[in-house]
Amino acid sequence: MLLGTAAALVPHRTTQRLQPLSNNVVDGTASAPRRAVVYRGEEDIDVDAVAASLISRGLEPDVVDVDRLAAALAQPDVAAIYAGRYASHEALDTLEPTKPLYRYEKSAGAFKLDRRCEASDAPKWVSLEVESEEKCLERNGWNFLTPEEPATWGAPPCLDAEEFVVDQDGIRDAVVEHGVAFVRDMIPTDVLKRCASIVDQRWAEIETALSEKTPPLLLNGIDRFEFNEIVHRSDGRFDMKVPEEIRSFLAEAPWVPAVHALLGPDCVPLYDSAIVSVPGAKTQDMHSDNGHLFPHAPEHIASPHCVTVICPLVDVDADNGPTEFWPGSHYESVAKELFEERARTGAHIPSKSSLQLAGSVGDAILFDTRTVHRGMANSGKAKRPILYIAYARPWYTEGTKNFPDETLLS
Ligand SMILES: O=C(O)CCC(=O)C(=O)O
Repeated sequence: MLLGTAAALVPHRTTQRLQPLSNNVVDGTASAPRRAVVYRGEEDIDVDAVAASLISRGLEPDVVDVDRLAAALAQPDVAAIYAGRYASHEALDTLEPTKPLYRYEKSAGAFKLDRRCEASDAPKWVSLEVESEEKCLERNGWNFLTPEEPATWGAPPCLDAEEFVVDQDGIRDAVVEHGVAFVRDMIPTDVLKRCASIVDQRWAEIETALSEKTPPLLLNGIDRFEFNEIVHRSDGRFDMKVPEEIRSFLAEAPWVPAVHALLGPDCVPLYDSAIVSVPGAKTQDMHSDNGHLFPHAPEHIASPHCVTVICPLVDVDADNGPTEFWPGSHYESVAKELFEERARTGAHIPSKSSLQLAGSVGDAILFDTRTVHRGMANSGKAKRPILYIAYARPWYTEGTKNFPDETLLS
């Protein structure tokens, strides 16, 4: 709630200093605490939540009211300043852009870097609170939903995964018929162990680089960011480009003949990444990664233009989140029915039966990229990385840019 101007000058809380839990939460080293000034200003920001979030990032919050603002900003070790959106105290407005100044954007539920500081290396947005579901939906629209709404989520009518298991020779027909195929023990586990360790190593590098930002960003599913190496796609689900070492394995992967059978031998890699969901990641809304090239074609176009391979790097189960598919939804008419039902009823569990595929390390899922699917919540204790590799016919390009140019790692 915005407060009027007169009320704005009256501090809402008394000045307080919160002690950091530890100086080394973020990077494991004993570095000096970095002070972050938190000034509420006119916007009713939850300073306690902001302060707690800063502490978890290894910053020492200095929560001040108007009397102490100027003195707090004059401290030599101030790393960043957080204020309400409309905080217009002179000390803030005359601030030289040498330190990141964040203003709270109520509609976004996050702090936004002040325009004057844009040249700095600081992240443009940072969420310092656990967002309410309402805020999350308001800001992110369709892609951020929670599985905790029984009225709309319910228990999906699940198909038996075993009925969709095929061997390598059966992949093409299964994908053409159902839009999805599940192959057990397709990839040698020692190869996948190497891939998993490369992905883990890259994750750790990214974690370190994010923690060195001011303020530090966390891979906790709450912070939003987009870099060339990694994009936070939906609540707790990250799309991380695979490191080069994995590409050599991909070129010779055992699914390549099946992909050729589906897309032709001249097909090309479209994108390859690791999709990592962290504990607490929410169920995605159902979607298809790319739709029909010729919507309303009089007949179903049986041959796909893109095929995606999912290859779990850890054993996936109901806890850490399988990928759910709606078999047959590569047919435009079936997908249309699903989306229309959702629009009509608001239900995120369509009446059409779904298939939850929880592969173990070594298994592979191949699907026609038109098939409707979604990643399920990760209610486990560890992150869930899967390789997510898409191929396309040579003439196909995606209209969207999946990763921005701004890099995180040098
Ligand atoms: O995380 C998953 O299981 C699926 C991810 C997905 O469907 C996507 O990011 O488009």
